[in-house]
Amino acid sequence: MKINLNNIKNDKVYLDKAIKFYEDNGYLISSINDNKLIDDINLKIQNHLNSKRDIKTNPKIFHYNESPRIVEIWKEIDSVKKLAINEDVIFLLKSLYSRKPIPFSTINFLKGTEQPLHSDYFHFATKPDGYLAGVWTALEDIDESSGPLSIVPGSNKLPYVWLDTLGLDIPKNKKDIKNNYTKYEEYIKKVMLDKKFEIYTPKLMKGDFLIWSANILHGAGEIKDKSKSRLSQVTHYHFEGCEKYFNPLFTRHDQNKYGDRDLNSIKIPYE
Ligand SMILES: O=C(O)CCC(=O)C(=O)O
Ligand SMILES: [Fe+2]
Repeated sequence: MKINLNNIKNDKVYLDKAIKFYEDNGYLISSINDNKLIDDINLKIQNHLNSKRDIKTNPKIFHYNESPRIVEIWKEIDSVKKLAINEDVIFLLKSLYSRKPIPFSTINFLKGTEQPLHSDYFHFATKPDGYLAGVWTALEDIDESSGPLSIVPGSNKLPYVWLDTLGLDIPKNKKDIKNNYTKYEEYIKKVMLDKKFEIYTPKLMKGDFLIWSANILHGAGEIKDKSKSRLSQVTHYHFEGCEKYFNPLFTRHDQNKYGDRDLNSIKIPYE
């Protein structure tokens, strides 16, 4: 379902339909109409890379190819931050969760990630459960051969997976984290074989964004044409009023141990 942001604001029946679709399928697609902002993000990221200043990236263990996953660049590039707090996106998220969104992490991609299917809820969780969303925005027309984003509609309803579920210990070092994560990925592969889910790869054009709900499985296919870029930004959101925001990679519920999560959130000035 691709939704029109103007209708959402003016038509309660349309909004309710969108909410129902999101609850059932775990995602929504819409579009921001701000090419100027997107062009600015692309330009500033390129300038930043050219400047050869250090860029903060995800740890190596979460890279599946050489292209950097640039994290938290909203702290340096205002347009990245502006996209994260885009008024329409915030309105939509607030409508979907009936709580105020807390944008807290940005990742900017130059190329496809080739990351296997996973749920972000294995990285970012809340108590009570489920107060997590990701917003993935295409910063150019996404080419089929660039390793586009894929999702698994309906997988948002699968049970949450924890270290407890997998019988894994809290990691003591990076190697343990990688081993645990590989076991998690294998578990998800099995889930995909057992259940009758389909992988959906939406065609996303510049300015289109896809909101994914906490537990939906998503990932990115192989980059078939290595020359192709896949400029995109994902922003993660928690929601206000949770008792805990924690890191499941370091959590064992049965031992009452919760991984710390410093939200370091992006302030929304008009809230
Ligand atoms: O953009 C992609 O290929 C997937 C990225 C992703 O899943 C994430 O950052 O959580
Ligand atoms: Fe993800």
